Amino acid sequence: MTDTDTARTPHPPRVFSGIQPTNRLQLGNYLGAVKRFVEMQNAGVETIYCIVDLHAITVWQEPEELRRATRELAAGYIASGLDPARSILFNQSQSPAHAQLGWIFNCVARMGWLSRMTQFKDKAGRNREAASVGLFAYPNLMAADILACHATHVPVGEDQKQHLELTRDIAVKFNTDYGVDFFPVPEPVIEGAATRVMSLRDGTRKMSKSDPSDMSRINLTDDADTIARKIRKAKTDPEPLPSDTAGLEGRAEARNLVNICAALGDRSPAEVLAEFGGRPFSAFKPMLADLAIARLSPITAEMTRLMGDVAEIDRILGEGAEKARAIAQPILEQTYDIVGMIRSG
Ligand code: AQP
Repeated sequence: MTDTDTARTPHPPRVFSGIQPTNRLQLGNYLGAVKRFVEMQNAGVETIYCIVDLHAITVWQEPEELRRATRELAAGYIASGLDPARSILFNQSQSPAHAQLGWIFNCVARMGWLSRMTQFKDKAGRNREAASVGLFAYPNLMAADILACHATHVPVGEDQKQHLELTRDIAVKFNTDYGVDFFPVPEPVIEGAATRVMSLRDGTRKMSKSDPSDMSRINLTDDADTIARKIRKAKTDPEPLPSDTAGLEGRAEARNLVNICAALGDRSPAEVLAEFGGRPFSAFKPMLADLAIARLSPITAEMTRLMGDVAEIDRILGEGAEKARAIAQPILEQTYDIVGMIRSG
C-alpha cells in the first residue's frame, strides 16, 4: 500500500478480502492470498477477512461438506497467522447487509460488464444455460462484500484482477448516478512472486481447489510425504534451470516452481536462480520439497489442532460476524437512503 493510494481516497485505509469454502485450501490460495492477508494484518492496517459461503453455493455444495469446509478455512486462516483479536474473521452469510447490497449492485452493474468476466466463462464451461444465475452475478456480490465494508485495499491473486476492476466500475457508477462520493474506489493489491501459482501438472493452468487432479496442487492439509511426492512428480522440462529470469521465457513449469520457491522462501525468483541456475531439477526439487514441508507443516498441524475444537471456531466466527455486521449495516442503511428507500424501522 503506498501513500499515493491512500491520498487518492478520503476513506481511511481498510483491507478486505475473502476465500470460498470449497474443497481444501491449496498453495495458490496461501501464497496468492492468505500470506498477504497476514502481512497486511501485521502491518497494522484494519483488516477484515471473510469466508465467502454465499459465493461457494454458486456451484453445488453438499451442506455438510460446506459446513466442514467453512470451519476448515477458518482454521486455515488462523493457523496461517490471522489473529481474531486483530483481524475480523467471519462467514459472509452472517452479515446479511452483504447480500442486500449485492442486490443494489445487481441493479447498478450492466449485463455487458458481467458477460465479459472470464471466470464465469471458465466456470460455466460450454453449458452456460445450466449455470446458476448466482455464478453469473458473482462479481456483484464480491463488489458488495468489499464496498459494504468501505474497504480501500483488496489483496487477491492475479485471477481476481478483472473482478476487482468491475468492483471499481460499480463504485464509480453508483457514485456518479447518485451524485455522491460515498463508496471508495478500492485498489487491488496483487504483489509478490506467486500472484498466479500454476498447476503442478500443467504450467498453463491455474492451481485450483476444484481441479479434478489432486496431483495438480498442494493442499494445506497434505502431509509431508504427499507434498514431497507431488513436487517430485511435478511436470518439468529436461533442461537445467536458467541462471536468470529471462531464461524462464517459454518454460511455464520451470517458472512456476521457481516462483513457488521464491514465495515460500521470501526472496525473489532472481535470487533463487542465482543459487540454482545451471542445476538440474533433480537437485532443485528435493530442496523445494524440504522448503515447502518446513513452511507448510506447522500450518497443517495447527489446522488439525484447531479442527479438534469446532465450538471454538464457531465462537470466533460468531464474534467476527458481530463486528462485521456493525460495519456493514450502517453502510447499507446509508446506501438505502441515497437510493431513495423509506426506512420504516
Ligand atoms: N493459483 C493461484 N495463485 C494465486 N492466487 C490464487 N488464488 C486462487 N488460486 C490461486 C487466490 O485465492 C483467493 C481465493 O480464491 P477463491 O477460493 O475465492 O476462488 P478461486 O480464485 O476460484 O480459487 P480456487 O482455488 O481456484 O477455487 P475454486 O477451484 O473453488 O474455484 C483469491 O484471492 C484468488 O486470487
